[in-house]
Amino acid sequence: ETKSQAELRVHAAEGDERENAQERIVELREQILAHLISKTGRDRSSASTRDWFLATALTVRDRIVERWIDSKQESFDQGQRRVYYLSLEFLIGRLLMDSLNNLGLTASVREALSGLDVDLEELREIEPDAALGNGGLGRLAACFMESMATLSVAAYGYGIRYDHGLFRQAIKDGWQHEYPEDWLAFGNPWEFPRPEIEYEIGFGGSVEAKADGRAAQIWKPNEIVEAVAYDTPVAGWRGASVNTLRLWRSRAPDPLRLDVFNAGDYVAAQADQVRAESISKVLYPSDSTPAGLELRLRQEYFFAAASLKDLIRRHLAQHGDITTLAEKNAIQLNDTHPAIAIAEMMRLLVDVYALEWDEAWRITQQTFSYTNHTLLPEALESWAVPLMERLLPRHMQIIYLINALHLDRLRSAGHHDWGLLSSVSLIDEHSGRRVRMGTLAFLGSHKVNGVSQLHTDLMKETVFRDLHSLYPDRIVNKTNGITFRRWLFEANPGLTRLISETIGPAFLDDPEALRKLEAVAADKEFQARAMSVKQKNKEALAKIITDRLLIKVDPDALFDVHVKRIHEYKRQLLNVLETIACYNDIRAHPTKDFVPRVKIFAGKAAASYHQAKLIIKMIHDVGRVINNDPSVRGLLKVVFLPNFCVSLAERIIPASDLSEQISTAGMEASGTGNMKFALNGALTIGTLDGANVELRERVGDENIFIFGLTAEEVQNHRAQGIDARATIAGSPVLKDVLDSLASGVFSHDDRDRYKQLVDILTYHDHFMVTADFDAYCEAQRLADIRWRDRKSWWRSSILNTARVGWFSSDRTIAEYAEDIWRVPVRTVSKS
Ligand code: T68
Repeated sequence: ETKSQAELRVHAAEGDERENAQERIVELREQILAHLISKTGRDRSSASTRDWFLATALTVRDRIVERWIDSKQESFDQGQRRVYYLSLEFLIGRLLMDSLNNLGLTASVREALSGLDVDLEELREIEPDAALGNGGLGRLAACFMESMATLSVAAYGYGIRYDHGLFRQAIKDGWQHEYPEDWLAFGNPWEFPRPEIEYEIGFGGSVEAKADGRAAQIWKPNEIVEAVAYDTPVAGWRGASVNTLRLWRSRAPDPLRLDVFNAGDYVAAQADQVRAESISKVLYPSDSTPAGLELRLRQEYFFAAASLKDLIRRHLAQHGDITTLAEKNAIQLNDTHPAIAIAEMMRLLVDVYALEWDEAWRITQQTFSYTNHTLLPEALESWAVPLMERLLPRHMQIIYLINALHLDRLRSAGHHDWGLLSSVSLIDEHSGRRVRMGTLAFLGSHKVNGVSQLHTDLMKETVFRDLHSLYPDRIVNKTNGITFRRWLFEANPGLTRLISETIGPAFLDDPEALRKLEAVAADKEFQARAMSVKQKNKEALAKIITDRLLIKVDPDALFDVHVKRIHEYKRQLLNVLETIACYNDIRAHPTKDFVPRVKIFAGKAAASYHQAKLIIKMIHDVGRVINNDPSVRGLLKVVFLPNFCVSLAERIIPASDLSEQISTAGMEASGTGNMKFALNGALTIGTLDGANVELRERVGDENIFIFGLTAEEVQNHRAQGIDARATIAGSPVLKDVLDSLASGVFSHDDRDRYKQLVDILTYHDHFMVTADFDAYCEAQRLADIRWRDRKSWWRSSILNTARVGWFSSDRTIAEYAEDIWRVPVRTVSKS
């Protein structure tokens, strides 16, 4: 074949593709129109944006469904082990662009719609976020679902279909107010209700012994709630495979008590229904404090029990033999929230399927594994024994028996130290008797993992120190990751295009291929193009800021961004104090050359977390003073974008220059925002905490601003006491800042508003804000110097993108698959 013949062939193929593309667009347009008419009852002339969204989503869904059925059939035929990801949270966000991108339909659908005078961007914006999660833990579950589908891991996600996900945050006069969000108000085109898939879930009642003297017992609950399935297909990259996210809704077996209704008491007639439905009514509202709420325990048991019933039914339908459960199923517990599943599994195997206790325990341990996401003592779940006894009497018995056998085994292995035995006991005897869910999850699992190397190491030294010494092979590390499909390809199409034009499209399938960007990191032309992409993203964000807050920000300024849940350990406060220091500096030095900055904050505080809400108020108070002070001359702006959510993050992150990851070392288990920013070319200013440690190893010391105490130094500091008076006295800048806060410079309407907060910092600085303050300011000034040397800044920025391929959640999932679940992964690429 001559060269020109080959070229001709290629041209012909391209021509074919163009023609096919044209055909495809016409077909899509027809399908969208057909759905518009049949599903909304409207035609082109009367359709609203929401109607067009629905018609388009349903058109895309049709394509997903074909592959969904194939994927299910394939995994059935192969009889391979299935993975079940149990999580009380899936923080999904929007799905339209995700589905379009993963199926390679974005351009065609945009074109199809534009022929109907409809703008895909408008449809994108009208989709509500599915916010069934609080923060990182829930978002991780969503990234994992997408990566599992991409790697063709046969997996189901199991969770709760909350009527109301994470609250909507509104800011009034600087204070956070919470309102219920209503993501289902206009229906949900992605889900398939499965009214025929329902299970009865029991609560309360009593336990009767069986006569045979074996471990098996009969539980007679006195309350029954039904769990009904709703399925959402999750399509992997290039439609590799499609998995199921199955969420449970609760309802009462009878919609109402007709006798009571007819007697005229309409409220009482529906009381059972209200009680049952409250289980799937709203997402647990906190990400830090133990609820102590019966409802939370009911949620946990409800979804764990429904999920186990469902997966055992599937297993028996296919394999017919309960004893092969562990070979064919892997269950991952996303934190301890579903850990009651371990006791439920034992109950099912022993009481219902009549296995011997020891065999049931072996199967349970081989099936389960558990991910820990926090070392914060207040977030480690435990349930009061009397509550457990009342709500789940049979499970309480089982937990006692697991514990007795566990402690017996230790004693017969020669462990008699009372301190050790009581620390690894399932029952905490310190403050009333409580069941330790972390210990239950640990004992019932064959593998327990942390979410970054540092976090895993600290787990071994702190929360699970004694258990780790007894079972040294159980704890492993699986550093978190993020899906690049959402956090680069969809969120930053400009950068994606530029990368593709520069190094070719291989990185779309292999994130490590981003490394090829290293070669152009210092290239003038590439830098200019990367800069112009960022500039456009910043202009778009500036517009959002102006539209929502009526504040004008300059896209040429450095966008310094701190977005995540508001929490003392995440230290938004440290950032605010530094902001005040800058403000003081600008006013004191009118002739000095400052780097213009926009400090951007966003994030929600748990409704009951007073201190976090006060920090939000402080950001607003400080912002109002700074933004309105003419002597600042626009060099510094402070903005707080309300109602942070996945879709807002997708706008903010690609428009960021500097990423704030400044938690007190040892407290952030991993962080995943840190990865999203670095991927989009923001430089990180951060502590050696969570995955920041691994981020630094990968991007290189000179491309990240690391400061502050290490985890070990924090521990030592705390051991020496946390009185900060000497520290403050030694830092005149900090002293000024604290004095101005305490005296009411930023709170004229209530001069004492921040007095107590300053007192806490002074006498009881648990989060090391004062100890890290000077180091943080110094790191910020280094960032200023870097920013002025634009070539060097952009080199670092590009190197960040080039070197973070490892943080793809595909890599994380491949590790889980190999080391924990023992299932194969498969990659599909375009070529
Ligand atoms: C986060 N945890 C970690 N918890 O804080 C973060 N907690 O470092 C890590 O990157 C992420 O998990 C993923 O591993 C959470 O987000 C919660 O949201 C939560 C919810 C309910 C109860 C306790």
